[in-house]
Amino acid sequence: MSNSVNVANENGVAVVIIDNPPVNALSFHVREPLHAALAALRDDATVRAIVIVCAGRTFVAGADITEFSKPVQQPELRAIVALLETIAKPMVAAIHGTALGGGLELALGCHFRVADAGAKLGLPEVKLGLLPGGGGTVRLPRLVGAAKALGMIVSGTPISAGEAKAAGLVDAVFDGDLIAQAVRFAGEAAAKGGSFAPVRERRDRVAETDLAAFDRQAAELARKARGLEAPLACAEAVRNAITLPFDEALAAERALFVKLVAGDQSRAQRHLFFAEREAAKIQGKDVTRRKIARVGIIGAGTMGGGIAMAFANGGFPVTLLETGEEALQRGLAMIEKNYAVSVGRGSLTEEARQQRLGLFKGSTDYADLADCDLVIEAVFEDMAVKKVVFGKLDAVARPGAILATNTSYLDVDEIAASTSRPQDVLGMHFFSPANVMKLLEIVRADRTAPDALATVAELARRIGKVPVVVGVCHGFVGNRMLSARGAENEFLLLEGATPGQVDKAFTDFGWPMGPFQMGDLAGLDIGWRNRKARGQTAVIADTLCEQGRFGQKTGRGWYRYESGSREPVPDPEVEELIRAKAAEPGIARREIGADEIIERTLYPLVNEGARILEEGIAVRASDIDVVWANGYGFPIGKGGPMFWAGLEGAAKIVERLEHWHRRTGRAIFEPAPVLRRFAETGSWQVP
Ligand code: 3H9
Repeated sequence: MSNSVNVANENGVAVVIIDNPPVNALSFHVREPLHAALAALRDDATVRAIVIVCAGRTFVAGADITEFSKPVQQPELRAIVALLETIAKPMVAAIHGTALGGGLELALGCHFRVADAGAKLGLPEVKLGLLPGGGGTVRLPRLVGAAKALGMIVSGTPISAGEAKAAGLVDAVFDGDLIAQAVRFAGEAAAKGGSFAPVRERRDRVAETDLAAFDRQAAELARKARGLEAPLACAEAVRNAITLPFDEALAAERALFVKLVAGDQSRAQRHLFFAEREAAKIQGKDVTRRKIARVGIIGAGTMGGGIAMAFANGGFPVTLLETGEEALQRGLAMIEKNYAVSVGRGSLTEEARQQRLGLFKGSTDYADLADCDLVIEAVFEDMAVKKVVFGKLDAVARPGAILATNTSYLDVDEIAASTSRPQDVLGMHFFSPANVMKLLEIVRADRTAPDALATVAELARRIGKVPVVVGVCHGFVGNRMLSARGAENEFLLLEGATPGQVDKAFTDFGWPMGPFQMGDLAGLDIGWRNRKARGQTAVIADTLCEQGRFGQKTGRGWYRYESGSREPVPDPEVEELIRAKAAEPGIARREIGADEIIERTLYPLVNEGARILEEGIAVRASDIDVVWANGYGFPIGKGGPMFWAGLEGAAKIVERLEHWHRRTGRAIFEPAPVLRRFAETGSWQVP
């Protein structure tokens, strides 16, 4: 046997053990010996039954994603599943950890599936811009019904072993020694005898499908796909499982898979998959992690409360500190309310709510932070205020505790320098709502110790966040680039576009919403206040605010909102205001197309990203993609701004930036040296 596949024999029940760390992906060096082992066991008369299990922390977590960019090597997964279907003796997949993608498809080739109580099962290919390509779209509906399969395959979200049992996907759920129980299960099936039908022959669940209801469900999912091809292909393939004979549906699934895997969208999503994992690694630093058992949060406002919830959700005890009892109680009440809403929505059990609330300890005394291993400050965005907080923290925190600021813009070096322990200070920039948004910018200050950085990066993954390490500059990676993206917004309006046209260019590109709709949602008064503080102005936005038009919360902003609705309605008053503001300096308004809108907003975004790379604020171009895909809604099918720059053509971007630079003279369009080099060499490498 190979190192990756081993076979043991337990009284006539063969146990095939796949061993390919870390996640038992079905790489070529697994598929080849697996195919050979199964063929041999099929023909071995001494073997009564076969159990497929995995060594290590999980069942097969899918095909090997790194192989998708290379030529296919035989035997493919499909050939292995086809071989399984020629085996008459009972076959059992024994699942622990996660059976995902090709892993679940392998299990679907078996007669039976048994699972550890903590296991999860799913077909997450859609998240990689793909559909299951090993028969999953055709076999899963035969076990769980087409509607359930559609939901699982289009969302890509795994289900628990319990849910899988209830749905008919697994035959038994076990606690304790999974292999021993799977062997017993297989032995009993063999002893019972009779014939064992492969999943392909089970038609009753798909035959009962209400096709009209299925099509309605698929249409609703298609509406939410926002330009992504994979969810539509998933729905088409599951529909084929209902309407076509098995082999035809299987062939159609293959054709869709082949098309998607070669396409830009899947390449982009695979890029993000690896980029997210890469971003969590602290380069060249093989350091031990500090122990984090209790987390302190200073400030129980929206941000502090959200951060506290994120840690409690990850199982950490939290000390929440406020200046006074009233503010503390208000913050705790908000947290209770948020959890109650989750229970009402069915996304949290009452038991989990109680357990999470039990992790909170409120305080108004800094001394109570003394037993915290990490303290995150989330107070008012003002340097003087932050320094006072860090001074008090410095006095009480235990030696070695990590002290973090949640600032969005301020200089973390300056904050660190105000303490006696700058090596323990860093930024943890959460995004609002902090208990929901996945991105975490970890700000590395000049003197931050590598082990503090590595500890926080690992911790972030443990609470379900996607961490990216960034350097100190105004706005770090995300907000700094956001300013660049928005720099031309008002010029576009003054020169002839409407807010609706700009927003439509964005949503057509794949963004969830455009900048003006976003401004109305966030509240225009926030930007107005920030501009005033920095002595800046915005010709149109300032006037809107002076008129009390703060966006959705006042029913009027860049758009009008009918009573309580979130649906933006174009407002002739705003268009009149734009025309008047354009007339003042004598700007002749003209038709502005979607291409121009993209060039003047997203090319500066890429350009600023290039500057950020040049300055070393981000270590890798892919880190910037992770920031934008997880924190700002950059369409995942385009892989983030830096990946997209490659698809768009860096040479074209440079040429158009130069064009706009000549035309406007504005620095935002001056191509960054790294971008020029990328155009010449095809690589973001910073010398
Ligand atoms: C598929 O199956 C297609 C088929 O339908 C058809 C085929 C014809 N391949 O996430 P982690 C690496 S598509 C290669 O940090 P965790 C990962 O890059 C696939 N590598 O661990 C990382 O490497 P490194 C469908 C993979 O415990 C290391 O493993 N399946 C793969 O937080 C650890 O990963 C999926 O989409 C892979 N399939 O989470 C599942 N998976 O250490 C994708 C992981 O060098 N995987 N790696 O950075 C996951 O969702 C998570 O990895 C998992 C573990 C939940 C399994």
